[in-house]
Amino acid sequence: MGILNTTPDSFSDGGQLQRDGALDLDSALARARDMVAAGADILDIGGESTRPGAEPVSVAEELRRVIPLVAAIDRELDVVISVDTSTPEVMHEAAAAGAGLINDVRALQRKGAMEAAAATGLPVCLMHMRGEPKTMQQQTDYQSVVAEVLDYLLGRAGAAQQAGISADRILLDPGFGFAKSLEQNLSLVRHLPELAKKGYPILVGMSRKSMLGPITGRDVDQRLAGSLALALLAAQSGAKIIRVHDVRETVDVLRVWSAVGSAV
Ligand code: 9MG
Repeated sequence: MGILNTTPDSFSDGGQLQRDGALDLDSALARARDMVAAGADILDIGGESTRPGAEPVSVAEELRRVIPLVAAIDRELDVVISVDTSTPEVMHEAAAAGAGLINDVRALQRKGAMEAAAATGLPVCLMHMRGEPKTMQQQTDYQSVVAEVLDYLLGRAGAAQQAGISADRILLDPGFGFAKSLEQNLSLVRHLPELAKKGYPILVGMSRKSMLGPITGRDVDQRLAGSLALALLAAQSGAKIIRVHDVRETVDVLRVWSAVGSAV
């Protein structure tokens, strides 16, 4: 899954697809083409930054950033379009414009989101987070992060099924970097195989994230090797979708891993 942020303020690639304060559709489409050519099966389009400390965005602005790009990619490229949103109106409009997956870091907890997602008939990715991006890093007091994340995700999967989203349309994500310390993130990496055995496909996003900073001593634009190491670990642990900035390099790593695996 390649990351396509239309935001001015995302932590790694914010502002890269903006011109004069608005989405530059040509640049965004060019980036989408590159990612698909590099081997991405899914593109994740987001119009609201979820980095720690990020400010919320209005519904109108999120729609303006996301929907024209979803429609343009749907017209031109053969790829699954994921929409990274918690906003019911965006879910609805994105589905109509051609989206094939809803990726919600708030696990459909925003008012009206569960109903809106169910009405689209699309698969949903439910991610673990506490609170809101602006303040989430003040909420890292877990008794057992692995047990609590598991509990939360299975609870949200149950709620989604109650709302009419069938189990085969639910993916789970432990939410690396969302209300978690470095040690808690690492613990979740170690326990990914447990989560992967709960019967739902697992999506993970660790690309360039701050957990790699203290481990490698690298700034955000120098974390490719660390991100690839985590992508491989996640795949070996059973993750089915890896959300990344660097599609070409990640696809190479996964192809090598897959070739070795199938030779055994
Ligand atoms: C939008 N977004 C940012 N980080 C993410 C992650 O780790 N997982 C998912 N599903 N979405 C994310």
